[in-house]
Amino acid sequence: MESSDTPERPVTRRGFLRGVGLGGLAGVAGIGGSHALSQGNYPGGVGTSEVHEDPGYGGMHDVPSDIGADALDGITHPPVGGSVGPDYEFDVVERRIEVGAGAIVDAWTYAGTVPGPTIRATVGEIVRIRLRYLTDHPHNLHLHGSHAPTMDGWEPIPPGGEFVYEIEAGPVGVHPYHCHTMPLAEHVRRGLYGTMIVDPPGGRPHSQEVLLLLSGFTVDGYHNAVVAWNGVAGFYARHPIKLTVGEPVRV
Ligand SMILES: [Cu+2]
Repeated sequence: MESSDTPERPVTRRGFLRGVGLGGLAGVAGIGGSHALSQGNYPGGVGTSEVHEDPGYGGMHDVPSDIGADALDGITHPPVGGSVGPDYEFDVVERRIEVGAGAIVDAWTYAGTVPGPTIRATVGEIVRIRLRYLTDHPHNLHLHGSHAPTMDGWEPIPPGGEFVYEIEAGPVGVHPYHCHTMPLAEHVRRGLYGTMIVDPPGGRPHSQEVLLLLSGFTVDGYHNAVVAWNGVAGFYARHPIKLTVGEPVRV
């Protein structure tokens, strides 16, 4: 888990990713995995992403060769309910990521990864998410569920800005979150989305848990050139999810 070629995916907790950003290459390498080709700011508009190996309709991209078996652990297995605090800190960064072998995407990310870190809280808990926008474009954070209109993430936050979203978690369920800056289709398709899990009082019954979020990555702005579970095409074909036989699984 600690070696440089099998980096961890982010774990969402207080202070996590502090200091990761445009000046923090080491930090980015630590969160984004070795499939980060480079980092920095990239121009908007379609056509900046590349797919060098098009497997054709119905085809599959192989997993990038330099991604370790545990690279997606932080997304595949959500944080255990009750184990994370109410405060999150994400840097919003624009960076190139390899979403499949030969498929390079100029992504816009929460905390350097697509999907972004999983947020988890108990219903009624006050959750604060501090975002720092280390980007060339305005972005924001739109949480589903119920909360005050001022925390709804419709107001774009300018590059270099910072904002703390504070909500009371609810209702119980699994909710997407995403950037709501216009044009919405571009801000979402470039990778600004993730999952928030809201648990009932007292938590959920004990179970193994797996989170799967399906992404479509495009190079022409309309068609999905690469489809990937948890952001890396072909990953689970190479690295199947390990579960304990005889124990329940919540997906
Ligand atoms: Cu955005």
